[in-house]
Parts: sequence; structure tokens; C-alpha cells
Amino acid sequence: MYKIKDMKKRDFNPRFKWGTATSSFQIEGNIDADGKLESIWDRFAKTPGKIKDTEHAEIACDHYNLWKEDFDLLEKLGVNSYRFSISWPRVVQSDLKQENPKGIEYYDRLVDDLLSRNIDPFVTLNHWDIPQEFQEKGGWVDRESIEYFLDYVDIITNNLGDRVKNWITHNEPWIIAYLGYNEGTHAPGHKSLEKTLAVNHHLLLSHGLSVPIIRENSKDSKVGIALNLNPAYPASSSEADIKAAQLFDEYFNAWYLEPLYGNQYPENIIKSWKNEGKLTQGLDFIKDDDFKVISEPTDFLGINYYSRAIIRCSKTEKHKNLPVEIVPGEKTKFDWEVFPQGLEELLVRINKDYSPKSIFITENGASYDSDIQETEDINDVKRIEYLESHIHACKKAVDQGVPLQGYFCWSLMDNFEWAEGLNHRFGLIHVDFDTQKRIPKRSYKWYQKFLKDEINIYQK
Ligand code: GCO
Repeated sequence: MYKIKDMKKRDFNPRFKWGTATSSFQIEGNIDADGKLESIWDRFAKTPGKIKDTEHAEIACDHYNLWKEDFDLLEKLGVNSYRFSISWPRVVQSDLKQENPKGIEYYDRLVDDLLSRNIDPFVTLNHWDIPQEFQEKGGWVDRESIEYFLDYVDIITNNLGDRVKNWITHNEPWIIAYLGYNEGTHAPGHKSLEKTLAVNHHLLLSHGLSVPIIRENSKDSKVGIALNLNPAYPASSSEADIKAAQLFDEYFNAWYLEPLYGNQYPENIIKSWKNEGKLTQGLDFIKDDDFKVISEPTDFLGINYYSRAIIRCSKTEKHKNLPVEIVPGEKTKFDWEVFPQGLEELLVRINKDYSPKSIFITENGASYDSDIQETEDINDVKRIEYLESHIHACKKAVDQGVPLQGYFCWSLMDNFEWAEGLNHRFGLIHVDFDTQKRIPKRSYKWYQKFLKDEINIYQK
């Protein structure tokens, strides 16, 4: 692993994008305001047993009302970019064809306000809160339904494309497909591998089909997709663990990277699913030329990185396998190992294998509880260490030739963490969900100083 001693922000390119990220459903609340349609996450969150502690996102951070105050804090933080998502059900009417002017006006205001503060908007088109009506028309399982998504992409890029110049089509197709359709822990809560793979395919296809629409409506803009990548490390150097790690990598990472960069779906995992009898219908949703559409050239790859996966083969009896050689280090509240080296290695590998034109870390961050005490001084030293070490990893990757152009910390503020409800705090800003009071944590102040180029960060 390449080492550097310490560094400052000025060691990065002056045009580097420094930001934070959020998503509509996780922060906006106000799920019925101004003609907003129901989303699949509104429906899912109302279904008993789906969200931890029966929490909901009907208020969340009330960012729909408090956005200006939040943007004041964003500006004071000193970022030059901000990633947020559009809620599709806010901006269309119930036929999914006509726009809802009130919804559009809301995002118009956000964009204009960000620009007036010299903050560059990075807009995610699908961060999961799709209209329930889209779901009922067939949703991602159904190839024909892609048309509705393209109508929405056309509407929103037509309205905002003159000012927004950075577009992310989908956020984390793996999560949408696997958690939503295989494990059932996310909306819409189905459990079928066949559906999962069809959903994956249609997400990728709709990504490829969206790119020319975005380019047409938003001249000189940059387009990409955000993938959650989870590099796999075999738990031991046994053949069994190495093979298991390769299979994990194929279904988690390569399943997206390969087709996006001109290849087909990886083969070993397909064989393995077939051998296990999990793929009875095969992959008959793939049609001629689909891979050509999916690999439509983009301007950047967005990577959401949190941790790595340590893979132990579950099919070999322990005593026939080598002893485990890799044990996870320290973990965040989510039980995700803090492993910045994984980010460096991932970036170097992606650059070598796929040569994307450029890369953005579209999410990186950590869940730790706040200890508020009476002082309102939230000393989240663990989050600071996490961010420092990952920014270091970014720098090391840049030094090895990776075309990394930006880093977005997840998240600006504590928010609704999907099936986990309000139980995880990823924010640089603490949110009191009873009073909606915002309290910047020490990590906010640390990032602010880093962005002002006032502090060095050290390699631990
Ligand atoms: C995701 C999403 C975010 C999450 C974050 C923490 O990666 O799941 O993009 O919405 O909140 O990653 O889990």
C-alpha cells in the first residue's frame, strides 16, 4: 500500500469537487405536500414491521420547509458542491406524464439558491423513492415501464438542465434490486432472484437510455451513475475462499461494472446460480443490443464506498478450509469495518480495469451515535478519523493516476436511514428529530477547517 505522511486540501487539484450528499426521501418529509404522489417508500414505511421501531419519514428532517436554513449551514461549511436527489413523485401528476409545477418549483428554488451560493448541484434522478403508481404499472421488473422513467428524466432535465450540469441517473442499483426484490428488506419488499435480476437489467437499461435525453436537455453537462461498490477480500488464502470472494465480486460489483463498460454480465456467478437451481427462467429479459445501450458512454463513475466484505466460503466445512487469516478491524455503529485501504485499492483497480473518464466518490461516511450532553458540543471524533483516513485514501489513489475529481461526504445531516429508521446518524450536523434543531458536530467543524485549507490531516 502506498503511503503519504500528511496532507492538506491544497494537495488536491484546485478544481476538485468537495461536497456532502443527501437524498430526497431521507430528508424532505412532507410526503403529501403540494400534490406529491405516493412513493413506494411512503407505502413501505406504512407497512407494519418494515421499519425498525415503526418509525417513518413523514417529517424526517423537514428539509422541504427548512431547506434554506440547511443551505446556510452547507454554505458555511465551505463546500463547492452538493449532491441531492429529486423525488420523482413530487414532480409529476398522477398520469406520470404531466409535470407537477409546484414540485418543479421546489427544486427550481433549491438549484437557484445553491448556485447563488456558488455551490455546484449534483442531482441524482433516482434515489429509490419512485411513484407507487410506477410500481403498479409494472415498475422496474417490467421492461415497458422504463418509458415512464424516461418521461420523468425528460421533464426534470428540461426544467433544470439549463442550470444543473452534473447528473446521476440511479443511486445504487444493487441495493434497489437485491434489498428490494431478493431480500425484501427495502421497498417494495419482494423475494425473488429472477425478479431481482430483471430489475437490475432494467435499471441499467434505463440508465443507458437516459444518457442521450440528459445530454439533449442539459447542454455541456456531465452524466454518470452511482454504484455502491464493496470490494471482496477472501478470509483466507484457500482456494475455496478465493473462489467465494470472486463470486461475491461478480454479483456485487462486476455485475454493474462489466456491462456499463462494454462487456456482458459475469459468467461464473450465473453458472453457480444455475447449478443451485436458482435461475429456472434464465436471463430471458436480455434482448439484442441491450448491452450496447447499457454501455452508452458516460462522463464519470460515482462510487459510494463505506467498507469491504471479508468472504468465507460457506460450502466448505471449516476444518477442511484454511484458518481465517483476515479479521475485521474496528467497526462503525452499522457494524461496517473501517477500512480505508479498501477505497484506495478499489479506485486503483477500477481505473486499471475500466478506465472511466473520471470518478467521484459520491458517498462516504460513518454511522456513530451523538453524545450530546448539555454542552451541545458533539465530539464525534470517530467520524473525523473515518473521514480523514478515507480522504487520505483518495489522495493516494490520485497519486497513482486515478482520475478522481470529487468527494461527497454522506451525509450533510442525520436523516432517515431506510429500514433502520432514525437509528443511524451519518450527519456532519446533528438533527434533533423532535424539535428539528440542527447542531453542527465537531466533524462539521473539522471538514470546514479542512476545506479552508487550515489543517493538515495525518496518516494514522
Ligand atoms: C445508500 C444510500 C444512502 C444511505 C447511506 C448509508 O448507500 O444506502 O445511498 O441513502 O443512507 O449509504 O447507509
